[in-house]
Amino acid sequence: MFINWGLGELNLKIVYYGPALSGKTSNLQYIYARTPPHLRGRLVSLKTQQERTLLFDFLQLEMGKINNLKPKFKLYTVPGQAYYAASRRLILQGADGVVFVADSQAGRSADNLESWYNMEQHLVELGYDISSFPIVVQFNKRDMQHIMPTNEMRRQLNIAAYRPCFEASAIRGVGVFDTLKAAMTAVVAQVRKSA
Ligand SMILES: Nc1nc2c(ncn2[C@@H]2O[C@H](COP(=O)(O)OP(=O)(O)O)[C@@H](O)[C@H]2O)c(=O)[nH]1
Ligand SMILES: [Mg+2]
Repeated sequence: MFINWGLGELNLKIVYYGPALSGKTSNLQYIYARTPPHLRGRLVSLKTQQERTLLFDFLQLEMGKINNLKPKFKLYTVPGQAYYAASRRLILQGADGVVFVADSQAGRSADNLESWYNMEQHLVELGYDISSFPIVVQFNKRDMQHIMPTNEMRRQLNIAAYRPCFEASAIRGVGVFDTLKAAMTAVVAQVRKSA
């Protein structure tokens, strides 16, 4: 969180985290496409021709005032591929909350698990208290075949009962804004608590 008192801005950072190809970029693309231009900045994607995501995607959103401060949400995605661990950690730095985008396909469960534990490890190393850190979970790709039941995914990832979870189909836009709103609410609530 960063408050610019001069401009009356509250800067909040939400990171979309998850394994490669789970649909993190698709979430930001849908949010970008469905947000009025005066409330959003450009969708910046840093990638090469070969790589799916080299570094990150970035999108800034403005919201109505909270306590006379104008909140600006900075949304980032992390690259999911194993060799980008250092980038993921860097992007998580200063995060006020995370949306964990899990791939619902049965064949991806080991990737979800690995990504979840890597996320927890990074958060601990960065000094966060995981139990109070806002993490919203999205079970994406619900439109596909051979998907796992969400309660099984919850159990496998050992997701605490108090964590908000949403089913989604990011390419169709299903569940994308529900997930985002829950993340924004959780982040603002946490900032209020610590203020
Ligand atoms: N069927 C389906 N495909 C999806 C969904 N979300 C993402 N994809 C596809 O999965 C691939 C990876 O998505 P992307 O957003 O780039 O994943 P990222 O690596 O997590 O950023 C792309 O081909 C997307 O079109 C979804 O909900 N359903
Ligand atoms: Mg991506």
